Amino acid sequence: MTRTISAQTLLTRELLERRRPGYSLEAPFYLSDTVLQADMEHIFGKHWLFVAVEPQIPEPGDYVAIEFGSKSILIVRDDDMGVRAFHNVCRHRGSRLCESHQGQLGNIVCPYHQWTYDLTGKLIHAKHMGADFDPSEMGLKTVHVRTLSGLIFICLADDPPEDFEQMAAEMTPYLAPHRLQDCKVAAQVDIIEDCNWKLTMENNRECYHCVANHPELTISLYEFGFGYQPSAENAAEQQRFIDITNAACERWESMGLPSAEIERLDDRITGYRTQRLPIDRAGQSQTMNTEVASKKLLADFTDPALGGLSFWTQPNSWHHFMSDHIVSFSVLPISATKTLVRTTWCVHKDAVEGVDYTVENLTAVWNATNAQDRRLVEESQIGIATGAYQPGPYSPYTEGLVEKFCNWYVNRLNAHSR
Ligand code: 3BY
Ligand code: FES
Ligand code: FE
Repeated sequence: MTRTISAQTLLTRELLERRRPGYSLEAPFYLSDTVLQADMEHIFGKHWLFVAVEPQIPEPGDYVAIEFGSKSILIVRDDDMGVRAFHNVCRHRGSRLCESHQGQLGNIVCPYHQWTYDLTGKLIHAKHMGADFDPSEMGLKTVHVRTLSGLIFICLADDPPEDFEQMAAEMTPYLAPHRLQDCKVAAQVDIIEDCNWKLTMENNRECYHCVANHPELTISLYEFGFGYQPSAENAAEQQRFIDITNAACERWESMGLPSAEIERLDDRITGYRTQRLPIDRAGQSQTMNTEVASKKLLADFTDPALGGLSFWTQPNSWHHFMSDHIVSFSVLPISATKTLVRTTWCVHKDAVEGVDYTVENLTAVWNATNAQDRRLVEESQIGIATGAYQPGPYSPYTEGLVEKFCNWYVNRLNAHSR
């Protein structure tokens, strides 16, 4: 029997085979609709995606609708306080069920002919369907969902990668002490970037660009605080940063806060990295003056100087957990050249706006940084689209994690598009 190979498979295979390690990806990876289809099918269709935080759906009936590519997924808090995920598509004639991005539901009622589903996805009401109609076969299509210390991940595959559990086991001791489940969302901002999603992710994996472009972020972020490999050129400054980090980690570990780096970026299906990094100056939080943005600290913390516990996941998120707030970023492709970056700031659920914190102060650093990053990735997209772009070499000292992101991406596409 002859097996037909799709144009998608041919193009992506050819590009993957030509990939030159240590160099940025070829232009079609950022421009082509065919590659985007492969990304949607093999990357976003088969891996664990970070999509929301539990404080977005604190009560039974709360939901968020997550839209990316052509997908629409409902994340729902059920009556037993569990988190469920469904395709936002009616089993009758396919209408989208919820049009709003978030809200509150008793049951899920389709706006078209009012088929009604309960919060477990079971069809409980459909009139005029006759005696032969079996509602038990018409429940909503479920999507795999897992929570990790308040972070909500979904996987669209029938058989999701099992190594999520290994990540959860390793990450829970790092994340759980900040008690994201006991937080509330203080602010959420969506940005649509005119670029391919991989440019957004690659930009996040390096700080080569930080000193020249992020005046607000670099108030709190040490210059050598992110993914630097030792280089002779900066040996003294790097050593100073390592000494500061080691001393801080020893203090945090003695408080029961795991802090050592874990890196599983390109050798796992569910790739991730974590590290608790010191914060410069007052050492407390990613704010304009590096002091806490919320006076009501998270969990039972009494010490505001806990650094920033960063957690980066493949393919689509990063997070910074501090003593007073948690900021999470979810990256979702809309098309080959449009990407949603959703930033969510959480504070203790009892923190009072205007008394313990202001949204302006809480969001100032990352709103400014996101705007700067948006310009950087959009300019990259424009340059790449001119036709003059050819893959350039990554810095071995500052772009090692970009290379690892690309290695993971290429390996995962290779694993699935054969
Ligand atoms: O937020 C991050 O994960 C990092 C910090 C520096 C580069 N990137 C923005
Ligand atoms: Fe939903 Fe008809 S399409 S009830
Ligand atoms: Fe940046």
